Amino acid sequence: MAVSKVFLFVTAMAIIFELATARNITVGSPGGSWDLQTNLGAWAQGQTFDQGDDLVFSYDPSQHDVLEVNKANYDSCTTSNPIATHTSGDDVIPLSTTGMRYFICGKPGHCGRGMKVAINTVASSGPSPPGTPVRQEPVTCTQRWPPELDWGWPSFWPFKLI
Ligand SMILES: [Cu+2]
Repeated sequence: MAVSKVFLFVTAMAIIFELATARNITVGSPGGSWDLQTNLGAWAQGQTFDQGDDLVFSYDPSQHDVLEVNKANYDSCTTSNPIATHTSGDDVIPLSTTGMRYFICGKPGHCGRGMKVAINTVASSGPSPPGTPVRQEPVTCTQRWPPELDWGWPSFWPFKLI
């Protein structure tokens, strides 16, 4: 009994740890964005993308979009036949697998003017450095069951006899 409780606790802590280390990484931030001004290549160089993180493209959808493409189309800024197209202006892309992924803006001329970013996702490297925003799931308490084990009047009884 005691052993299984310890096991449950360790498992729960491992799950909480995993949730706490998954990050939302907004492209270009801080100080930039998914736009024509930000040096996205330099931005990506300064980042580590861990498996399990979410990549967020936040932009004005009337100005830009996001196309995920293969390397050849990334290099040549070819917007036809993308792997995926995102147009919401607040696109969340889970980095669920390791390896390279390529994103360009599909608006005419934007990729050629530098609106492109290559993301190298690596296997999760453990805890985030201090100050890194973390995505935390709300913790819910489960009700104890059975709720009343002690002898005596149930709590819903309207009056006490003694
Ligand atoms: Cu654009």
